[in-house]
Amino acid sequence: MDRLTLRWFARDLNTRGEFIANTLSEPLAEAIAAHNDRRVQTLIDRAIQDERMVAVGLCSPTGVLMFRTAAYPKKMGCAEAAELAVQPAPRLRIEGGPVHVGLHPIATDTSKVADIVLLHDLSFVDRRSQDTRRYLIVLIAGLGLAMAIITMIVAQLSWRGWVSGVRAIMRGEGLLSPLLSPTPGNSPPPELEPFAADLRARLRDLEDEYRRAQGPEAEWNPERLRALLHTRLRGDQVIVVSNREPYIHERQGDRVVVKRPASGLVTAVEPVMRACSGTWIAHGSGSADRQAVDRHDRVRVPPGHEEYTLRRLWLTEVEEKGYYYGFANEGLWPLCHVAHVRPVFREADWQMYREVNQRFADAVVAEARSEDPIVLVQDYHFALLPAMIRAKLPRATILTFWHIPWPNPESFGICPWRREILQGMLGSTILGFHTRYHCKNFMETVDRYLEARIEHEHSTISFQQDTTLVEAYPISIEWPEDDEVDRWPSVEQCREKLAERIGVAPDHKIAVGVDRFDYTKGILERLHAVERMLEKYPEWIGRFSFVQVAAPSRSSLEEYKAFQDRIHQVTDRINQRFGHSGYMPVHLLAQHFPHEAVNELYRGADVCVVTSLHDGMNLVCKEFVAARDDCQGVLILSRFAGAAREMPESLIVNPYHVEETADALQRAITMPPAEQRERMASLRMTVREFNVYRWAGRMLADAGRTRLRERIEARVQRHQDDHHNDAAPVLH
Ligand code: GDG
Repeated sequence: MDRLTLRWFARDLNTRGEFIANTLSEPLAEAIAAHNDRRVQTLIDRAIQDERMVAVGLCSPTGVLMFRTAAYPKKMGCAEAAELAVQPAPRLRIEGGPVHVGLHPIATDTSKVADIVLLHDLSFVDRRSQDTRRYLIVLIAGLGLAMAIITMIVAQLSWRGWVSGVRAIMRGEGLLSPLLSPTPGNSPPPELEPFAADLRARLRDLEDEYRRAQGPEAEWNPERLRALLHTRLRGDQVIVVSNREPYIHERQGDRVVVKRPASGLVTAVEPVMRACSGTWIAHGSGSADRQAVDRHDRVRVPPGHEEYTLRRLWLTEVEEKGYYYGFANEGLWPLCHVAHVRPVFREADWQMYREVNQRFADAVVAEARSEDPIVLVQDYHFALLPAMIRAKLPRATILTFWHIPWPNPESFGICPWRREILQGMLGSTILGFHTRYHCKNFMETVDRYLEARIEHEHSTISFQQDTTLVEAYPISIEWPEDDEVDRWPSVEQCREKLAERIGVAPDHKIAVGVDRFDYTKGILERLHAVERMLEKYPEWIGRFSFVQVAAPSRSSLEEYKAFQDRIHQVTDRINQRFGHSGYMPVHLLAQHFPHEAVNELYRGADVCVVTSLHDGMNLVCKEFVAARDDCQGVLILSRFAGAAREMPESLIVNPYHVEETADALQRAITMPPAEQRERMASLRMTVREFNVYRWAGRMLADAGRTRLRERIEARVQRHQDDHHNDAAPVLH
């Protein structure tokens, strides 16, 4: 029995004792006064008939035990009893068990006559305390059980929600839809909402990362393109015509070296040609080109692999000057780019352009092994070629791809031979541009200057006997194979090499630009942005450099010479303004670099800057993205490049707005790695899926459809003719 319970009951028993003492006071006082001992004994014996009373003793006022009942302990005198009774928990253990000791006076109205000692049984307290304890244990256990059951029910309900949510994700129904989607009557509990939102966002990230890692569902690659050529095009001959050749043999001392030109067109078309093993007809411009060809002016390329035939066509200086430099590059190039350089149109150049187009058309006819080859005509150098080929090979499938922008009708209208150019182009079966916007401009131009039927719904133009499909095919690059990537030097090595090349510490921030040295590429605007950036954020002076590779291009033209001189001057000015010994903010490398060196530059840089004033597509930005398998590096991209439509994760700028480009540069060099990764991973997914095989594949698939339709129409026509012949009356 614990002390607390004992005290609690002691108070109760004292009250009870007082009550008994009061009840017995009068008869006992009378019996003691009458010296009636028998009566006294009877009275105290009767008192123990109460079941809780164990024993009673009666003490004289002088403390002598006068009477006692049978169970009263012999050893306990009145003094001991008095001493025990005043304690807070007066307890005594006797033979029958524990008892409570109480001492109460027996008095008449005038004086005290004795003290009565009452020994109450305490074993019932033990019993009751044990009962209480048992009851409490049962109560607590019951409560615990009830709480556990309630908790389990609640947990079960929420767990079921989570489980069904996760199962929904696994079934691909979206994220936590049953539990968390805010459908009426099924919205998540408000306290779970933030948690659910976090979980949903995280799961979405994981889903995105998974999709990125998976790559496109049906990837376009050389095998798929080859398969398409053999099935849909039944292995028919493919002929490519371009001005620039894919491999140039150059004499260097007494050695012959093979070079790949800096050309977006070559970058894109070459892998397609390797996949379809056709014939590529191009101007042989290298100093050792004649040495390399056979007597039919053909050479198998790529050197050492020999996957397709390069047929070279020789142009005289006069022809090249008039057709290439003159009409194509001083006339059509500025006309289509609208980059504030005046187009120059000379009658003599136009004549030469027509003659050279005719020479290429003749070469196509000579190379054709059937009357219906597939001819891929490349770019603005050959606007007249499609109609010229069509005149000689009416059943050929002619796919013309215009690699540069097409301006609006007003801008194009300044060309004196606009009708001839449009008519020449409409000899094509399919006419491709990079963007829908360029297609729209072209159709509006035809509408303005020719009598043609335009069907906007099918995107076709019918002119005279022929119908041309005008379609957007955004060009791209070949996505590098894994084994090629494995051979690349690491990003760290590229970085060190680049830092070493320009003599800076490895933690120096470096932005690069890689272009043909052309006024449309926005190199001047880029330099102004670098200058403004250093002016506005001087903390970067000495810690940031810009490296511009400018591959020589069309340098014999006055416009280009003046432009290139200007770039050199501005570079010098910026270097004088912000440079100091051992530090140059701008490195202008006006030379042609090998392909591997360009790739190393992309991999070693922090930022790639593409600020074209107008560009059909631009492949440099796609090459940069393909080179960054570390998912780092920031792309700054002009909104006037066709690529801007496909690559919104880059920092899109208006290159004419120097302030905006300068801020983009600053933002790029301070961008946290996590953000770089997020943007770059997304860009890589796009470029990998929308690769050059897809570009060629879509165009060739459209060609396949057209050819099939033409064959069916021809058969139908034959049946009709046969029917007419059979039905016609025979005249004798
Ligand atoms: C036209 C359209 C369209 C540059 N310097 C070097 C070098 N390059 C390579 C680049 C890239 C190519 O040249 C340039 O391609 P772009 O697409 O940027 O530009 P354009 O030559 O103007 O091409 C253009 C393209 O056709 C395709 O349709 O995108 O809009 O103007 O591949 O890497 N390559 C090497 N050394 C250099 O110094 N090896």
